[in-house]
Amino acid sequence: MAACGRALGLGRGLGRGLCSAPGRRLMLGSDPAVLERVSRDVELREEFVSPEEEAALLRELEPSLKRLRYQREHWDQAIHGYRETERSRWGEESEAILQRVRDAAFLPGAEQLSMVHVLDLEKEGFIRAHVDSVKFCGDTIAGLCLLSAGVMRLVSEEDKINYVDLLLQRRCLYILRGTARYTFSHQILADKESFFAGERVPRDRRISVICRNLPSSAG
Ligand SMILES: O=C(O)CCC(=O)C(=O)O
Repeated sequence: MAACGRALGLGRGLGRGLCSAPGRRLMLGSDPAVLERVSRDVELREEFVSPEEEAALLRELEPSLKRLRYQREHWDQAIHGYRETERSRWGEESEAILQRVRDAAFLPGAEQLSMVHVLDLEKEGFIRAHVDSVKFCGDTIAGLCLLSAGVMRLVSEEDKINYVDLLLQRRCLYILRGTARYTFSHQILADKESFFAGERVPRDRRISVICRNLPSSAG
């Protein structure tokens, strides 16, 4: 498990709300008020990396990932079917991509975790609802989605009937801040539950590359 830590929660919901992305529906909520509240703190950028940039990141990551075994279910783990690593040194091409992620997600001068978290979920893998540890991570989580689309569900910690679904397209960047990061848990749905607005979103092996900032009290 990465340094961000995870606190398990449960998430369930059935209703559907409004769209928040102009032209295209990328976020849906259990009701319009929840969607409005959460969408202020969520950014989704489709095609944030090009197919060539995705290939460059994968070329750099695959050799070290291949040395690791996928971890399977364990009673207290939030993630099933995954392997993960953290990396602080990147090749020139990847570093330039990650700098664009950081520039998109963080204010200039914001203190960031030097380690970038890389999470490789196998096709059958999924991430249960959890809130990243407030001890290790600050108010912003920025993740690049490589190799597969998926659905991220944010569930209110106060009332688990309230939720927002995010359609994470392959090569998108998502950014969770404030409310979306602290008062909603996040999860990546398993392939068999991977639907968005009633449409199937097939899940394949998926690699996320995640940058986080430090809690404001750190250092
Ligand atoms: O794979 C993702 O995009 C989310 C990862 C995640 O939930 C975590 O590392 O806490």
